[in-house]
Amino acid sequence: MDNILFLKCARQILLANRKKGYTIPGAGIYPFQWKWDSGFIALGLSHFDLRKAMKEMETLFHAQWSNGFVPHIVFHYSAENKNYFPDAAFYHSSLSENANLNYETTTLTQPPVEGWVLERILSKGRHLPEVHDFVKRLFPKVMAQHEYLYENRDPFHEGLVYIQHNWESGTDNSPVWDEIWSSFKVPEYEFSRKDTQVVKEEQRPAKWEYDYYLYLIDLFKKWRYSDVLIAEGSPFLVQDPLFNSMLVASNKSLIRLGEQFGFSQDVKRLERWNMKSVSAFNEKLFDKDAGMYRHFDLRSGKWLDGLTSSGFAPLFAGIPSQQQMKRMLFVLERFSRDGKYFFTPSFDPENDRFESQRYWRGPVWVNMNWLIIEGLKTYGENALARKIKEDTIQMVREQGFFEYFEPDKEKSRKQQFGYGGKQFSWTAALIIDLLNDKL
Ligand code: 2M8
Repeated sequence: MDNILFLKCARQILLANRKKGYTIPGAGIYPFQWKWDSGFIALGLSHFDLRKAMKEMETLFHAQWSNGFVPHIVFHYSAENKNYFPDAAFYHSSLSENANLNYETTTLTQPPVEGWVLERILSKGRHLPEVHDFVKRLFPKVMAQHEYLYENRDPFHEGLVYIQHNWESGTDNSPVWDEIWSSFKVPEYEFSRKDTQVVKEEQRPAKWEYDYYLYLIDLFKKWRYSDVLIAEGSPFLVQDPLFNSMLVASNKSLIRLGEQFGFSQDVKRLERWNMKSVSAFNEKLFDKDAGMYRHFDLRSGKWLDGLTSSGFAPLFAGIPSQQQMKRMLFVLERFSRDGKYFFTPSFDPENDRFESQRYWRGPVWVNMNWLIIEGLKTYGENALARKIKEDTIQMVREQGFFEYFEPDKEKSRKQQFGYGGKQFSWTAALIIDLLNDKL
């Protein structure tokens, strides 16, 4: 397939997954609007339809809560999309005094990508007054989200915010959580798995893991979703390198946008937050021996076990020094097993718990590759960025616009298909961006 046709397919996927004012991640498996998916999707849309890109973000922020919190799923229910669990009834968001009662949403959030997404949308429509108005309208909302995170998710005022649930990380069943799950017991839940009706069981999280995911939400319900009570009592409280990298990258974008659009008071606050975040990040989350950023468990007071592709995300936010970045390149190359694996497995392929087709326990994800490519470019590491870009494009071209992919090149050649959902929106959106990129 030549590039023109490939691009056309990617656009068609985004348009086919588009509903009224937002885009679903993938038909069948993810029938609503997801927070960070919308960010990547808006970026893809911005290459050919700026209005739709802006609308995607506006729709997401309509569901923002009174305290600035942005939920990770907005359940835009209709007659045909009841097939997702846990649903709005399970979350029961109105238990929170901050919930937005006009929308049915979850009570968890996802990586704060919106600041840098706004800046990229602006770069595509710098000459258009409606894009300027859009940025001016959205800026205070994104700012309110950052304020929510710094004021409610950083109990020790370190400059690093915590996630309170694995679903907030974006990397749902990463092996790094195993250690937390083994530290407490949960009841067995009875429910019907909807995801495994659409995707093979061996490509999704296990049932026992879902029990943990549901238990945490039940616990939060008892506390009426109070962040103070969650921080005091929940067994899951993690400073995640991917989530915090997206926050820092968005802080930086908001600082530039704020200067440009006259939000000077906000710029001062953002600069203060950001300085603290970057230095805490390097002091606390960088493992000098491994040459890599790690997840920090606030409950046990130590790093979680295992290296993940989330540990490369600080490159995107310009957090590592030149020297730290060089160390990380060794890890990145090691993850590819001398070119035998596609860049970049989501979990360390030399670790016993690596599973090449199970979701976030090993497969390659296009959004993570995209963040790494963009990060490497800002450090001038163009040759490696180009290699990862070529791998990403080749993988999707050969296997289709899947949700995630087999890292082992030889194995992938034999099976021809990717894993998880088909016609997946962020895969399409980011392929559009990569194909338009001059690298
Ligand atoms: C996956 O997560 C959802 C829960 O939020 C799920 O498994 O049902 C993750 O890959 C997450 O990062 C992504 O945003 C979501 C939709 O694509 O799917």
